[in-house]
Amino acid sequence: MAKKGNGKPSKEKKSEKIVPEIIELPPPPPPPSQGEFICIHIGQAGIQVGTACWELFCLEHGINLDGTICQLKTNSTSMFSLSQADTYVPRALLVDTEPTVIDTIKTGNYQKLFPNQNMINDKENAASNYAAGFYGIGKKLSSAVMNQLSCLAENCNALQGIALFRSTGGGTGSGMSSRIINDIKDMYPSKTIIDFNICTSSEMSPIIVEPYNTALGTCQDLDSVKCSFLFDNKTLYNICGFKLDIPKPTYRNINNVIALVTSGITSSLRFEGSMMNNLSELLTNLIPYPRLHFPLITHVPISNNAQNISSASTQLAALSFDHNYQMTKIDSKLGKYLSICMMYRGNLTPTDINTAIAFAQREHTIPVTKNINSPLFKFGLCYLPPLTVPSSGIVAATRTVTNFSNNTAIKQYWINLMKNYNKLLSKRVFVHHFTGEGMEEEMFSKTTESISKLIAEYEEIENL
Ligand SMILES: Nc1nc2c(ncn2[C@@H]2O[C@H](COP(=O)(O)OP(=O)(O)OP(=O)(O)O)[C@@H](O)[C@H]2O)c(=O)[nH]1
Ligand SMILES: [Mg+2]
Repeated sequence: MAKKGNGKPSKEKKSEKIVPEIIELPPPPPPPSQGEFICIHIGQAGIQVGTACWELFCLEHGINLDGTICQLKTNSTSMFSLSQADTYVPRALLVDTEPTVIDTIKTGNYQKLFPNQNMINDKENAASNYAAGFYGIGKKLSSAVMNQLSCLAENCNALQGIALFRSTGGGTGSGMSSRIINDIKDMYPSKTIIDFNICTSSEMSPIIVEPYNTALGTCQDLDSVKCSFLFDNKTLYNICGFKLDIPKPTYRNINNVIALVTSGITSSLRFEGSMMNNLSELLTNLIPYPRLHFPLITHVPISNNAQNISSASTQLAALSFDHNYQMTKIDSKLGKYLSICMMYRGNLTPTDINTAIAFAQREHTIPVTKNINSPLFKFGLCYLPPLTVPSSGIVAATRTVTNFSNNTAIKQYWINLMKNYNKLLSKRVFVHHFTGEGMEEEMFSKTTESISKLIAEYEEIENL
């Protein structure tokens, strides 16, 4: 047994230097080759859809819901940052004018995933009023959002873009988002802004003035947003009913479907080693005319039964044009394809995909639209197969395709919206609520003009 000292410090001990222990830390992951994306989730729908997305992203990247690593799959730093405590933090802001939705996050399963400083709210909602979101309470809050956004942006090596998640039906999702998009355009003019938008569903809308909010917001953002992915709640309810056998779908159910599709769209952004891993590049091909930036989206397969799904690449290519899997129900055959983008996931090679697309075209399982003049086909490939959150009831297929195509038939969505908008406006329904928040009344007629021009632009291309 070693003899203990007599309590007095020895001469030798006095001169002994304290050598700091060197702990070898693992090297930080290299910056993502595809650059970083920051997400801003705005308003109730934006935040609730956002949490469903981040739950799935965490699962796919092997990250626990407290940000610790479970089994990290690849370099995941394009949409997550690595904290000093070695936890993964979503590059995301949760923003709302009122506190209840964010308070639920702060006390629920995600409380450790999103740092407090990335959750920003005020005390009162925008009362389903675009003008309150743009001029009133939303304007007041926007500087806090921009300050925190600049902190997240400084932490990026090569910020590629910013993705917004919101519903333009709500006052915060429409008005406050437009305010923030304006501010982003001023502060980061060269960055790509993409928009995941839960859009007004005329038959299901719980808010009378949703057509105002959606039209005013869209008109304001038209020249700033690069691409807007529209999700229609009514269509999503039907997908949950018919494909997942859920008789009375909740927001949670439909948000799981949105998360699955968003995962497909963003897979090339999030995973290294994919083909076409630059979403901005894909979007440049997808959107030849900047204002016509509302692709039709389908995702296949979506099923609750593993036996019902095929992994044959040809069948998936054909199925990805089936309107039963579309996120907004519009008849694509009535329009003209400008470009088609297919994001494949799973164990496939580029040759497999080229063969599948050529086969599907030859056999006419890809529908021919009127006036079709060889739309531009692009595909991306992420070798990692997709996953699904077990509680979603959606089977994790070994191969999936997310198809986002620029088709002029989407003009029908705007035609339907403007019908409802003009019906309200002709009776001046709640107009005073909007002007009362500081919006000029002529914004209503300017919006009619702007969306009519958008519809005419689609028609012009269709008739080329
Ligand atoms: N898919 C989906 N839609 C939602 C969800 N929550 C609300 N919505 C839809 O979003 C629209 C209303 O927007 P909200 O997000 O509630 O509004 P907000 O942005 O919070 O704005 P204000 O409450 O007016 O300040 C309605 O069409 C709702 O059906 C959700 O979790 N998922
Ligand atoms: Mg709200």
